[in-house]
Amino acid sequence: MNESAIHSQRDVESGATSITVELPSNLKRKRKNRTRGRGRGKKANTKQPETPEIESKPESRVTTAENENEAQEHQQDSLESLSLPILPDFDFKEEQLSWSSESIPKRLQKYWRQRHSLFSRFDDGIKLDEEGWYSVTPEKVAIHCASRCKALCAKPEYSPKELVIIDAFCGVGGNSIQFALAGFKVVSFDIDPLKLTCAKHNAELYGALENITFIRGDFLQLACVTKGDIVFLSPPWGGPEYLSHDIFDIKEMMPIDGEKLFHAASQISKNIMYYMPRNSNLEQLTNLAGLGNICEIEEVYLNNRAKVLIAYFGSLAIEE
Ligand code: MGP
Ligand code: SAH
Repeated sequence: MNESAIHSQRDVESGATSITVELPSNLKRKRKNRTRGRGRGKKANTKQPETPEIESKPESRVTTAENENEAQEHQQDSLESLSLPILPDFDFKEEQLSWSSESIPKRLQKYWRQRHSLFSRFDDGIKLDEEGWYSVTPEKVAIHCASRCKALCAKPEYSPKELVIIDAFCGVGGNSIQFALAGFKVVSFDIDPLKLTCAKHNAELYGALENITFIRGDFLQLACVTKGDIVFLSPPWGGPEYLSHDIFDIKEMMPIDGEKLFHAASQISKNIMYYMPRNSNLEQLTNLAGLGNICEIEEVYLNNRAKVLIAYFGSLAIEE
């Protein structure tokens, strides 16, 4: 069990934040007091950020300024040697990816109503498939994720290096687009060619294509040949039914074992951002940090409603 965790709340509309430092046992207690299941958590009173009194060791960098070029070449070589399709080559059917108020099925109408919150440029012709509708990271949350990475760049040990973000499950591109617009180089994986087709199209709409390399493949298999400075993990949670569980077991309830996934990502970097259900088992999440390391768990609110949990590891865990 790790020694401590930072628990924070962030409203991505107003920017309001509250931060507390807690032991895992307190996190467990807090869990019991939170709105559960399908209930809609209301934002707690927020206060000004406090500097948590935590001793932290700066993480050693994955790639140093000296070996950066070598590392990037190595990544290219490693991925190319696998003969992976770097760009999607899937011949999709237009009607699967473009929607209107007439064509949207009843089960997706809740997401349709949120379309401009998912993508502010939705009306310019955003494409997404059914899984994309319920999985995409809302734009303001994606902007927030990118800003946390920016905070990392400001740390002396990472500046002025051009950081590479690995978006391990890019879906229709919600996060990749905002990482790229924030100026990062992004390597975006997805196993589904349809998602990559959408992501590439959407990135083009946002003028973000230039900074993104799309790779079709299974991230779990490719992690060992991938290089980067930050890994963003937003895996499939098994559909919108994730809220039917009181506590979401990150090891047992996702299509991909959440602990195994974290360890695969750790091969690339200690700087991991884990985008998880708001009913996730907090103890499981904090324990991923390992003995003596800090993890920050942030409850993210949008329009006064709890949306997701984001767990930060490595140097991402302490925002300055
Ligand atoms: P939600 O609970 O399905 O929607 O997803 P919402 O609007 O909060 O519904 P409400 O009725 O509970 O208010 C909340 C957020 O979780 C979405 O905006 C997605 O970003 C994210 N999300 C949902 N699912 C099912 C997944 C998933 O499988 N994978 C990932 N990476 N994100 C998901
Ligand atoms: N953050 C994304 C949503 C990710 S949803 C966005 O904003 O759009 C999860 C994605 O993981 C889905 O697109 C799914 O196709 C992909 N996926 C599932 N298993 C995978 C694997 N083993 N490797 C890479 N991608 C995978």
